[in-house]
Amino acid sequence: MDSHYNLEPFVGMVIRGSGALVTVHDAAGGEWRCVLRGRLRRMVGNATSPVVVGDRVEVRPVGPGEGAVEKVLPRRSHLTRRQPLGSRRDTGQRGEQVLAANLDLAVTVVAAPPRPTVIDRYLALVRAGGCAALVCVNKVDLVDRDTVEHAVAPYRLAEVPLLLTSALRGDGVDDLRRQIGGKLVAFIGPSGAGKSSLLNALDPALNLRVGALNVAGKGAHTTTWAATYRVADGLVVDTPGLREIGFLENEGADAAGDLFPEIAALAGGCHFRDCTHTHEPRCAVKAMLEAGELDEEVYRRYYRLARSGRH
Ligand SMILES: Nc1nc2c(ncn2[C@@H]2O[C@H](COP(=O)(O)OP(=O)(O)OP(=O)(O)O)[C@@H](O)[C@H]2O)c(=O)[nH]1
Ligand SMILES: [Zn+2]
Repeated sequence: MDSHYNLEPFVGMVIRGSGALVTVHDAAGGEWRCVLRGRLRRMVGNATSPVVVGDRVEVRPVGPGEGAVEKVLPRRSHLTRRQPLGSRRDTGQRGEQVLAANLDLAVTVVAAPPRPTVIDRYLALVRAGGCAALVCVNKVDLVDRDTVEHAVAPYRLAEVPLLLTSALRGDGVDDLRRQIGGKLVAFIGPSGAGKSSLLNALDPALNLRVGALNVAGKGAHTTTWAATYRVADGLVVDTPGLREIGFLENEGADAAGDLFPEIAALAGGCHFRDCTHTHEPRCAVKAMLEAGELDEEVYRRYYRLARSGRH
């Protein structure tokens, strides 16, 4: 733990935290609680985080298990989102937010049969950040083999790394475990695709909550807490906003069209063309909701995603 105390600065990896206080892992496995120094500290609170989970940083020890981050090394890869819908409107400006750095692999989980537009959107995001990609088509237990193969044929042709999985039945889980071994990994993809279920299948001891819908706008997913946890032999990044990242890259009805066709079908009736169906007046979606014509649970899922990442 105090192996570097009184020593020269060392390079470690940020495994937890955000803002001005982070936890850094050193090469020997020790954990260091670190504050940011100087220019880095002054950047905290801007739209972009100067230091995120996965960053390799130079730490100067100041006490046993305590240090100061003096420098962030250049990022090899990253997952970045634009500012989410709501806050962009509030501030009237666009920003980018790096959610994780130096990922060795970004696993996109989609439910079978997958929609190509959804896969493409995530792949674009992953490649833009320079991350290696793996697509998991999950829930293959629910769809017949031919339908799945037909849907994934273009990706096989394009040699996109692909796994067919079932968190329920166990298909592909051993392959997935091998793929994430020794790597820093993020699981992304639409809500309900089975990310938590797959992680539980990889390591039942995780016991992540599955299929749990929070009350709109509240709950663990809206905090700024960021961390990593061991899954099998890999290290999985969990940062608020990361799971929903692809959704937030799109605007209003566009994103709803991909993930919530019920809502997209109603959006044409809203007064504002860029209505997000969260707070705007004369919203056709909310009118239908109040009239009992739109499933409340569908709206709740939509709302949570549309608002996640707001601070
Ligand atoms: N039949 C079947 N159901 C699955 C499978 N994987 C997950 N599910 C179910 O799909 C639902 C959503 O699973 P989650 O693991 O919570 O999905 P998620 O992607 O983590 O969702 P968010 O936390 O909202 O991002 C749950 O009811 C799971 O039981 C699968 O392989 N087969
Ligand atoms: Zn609306």
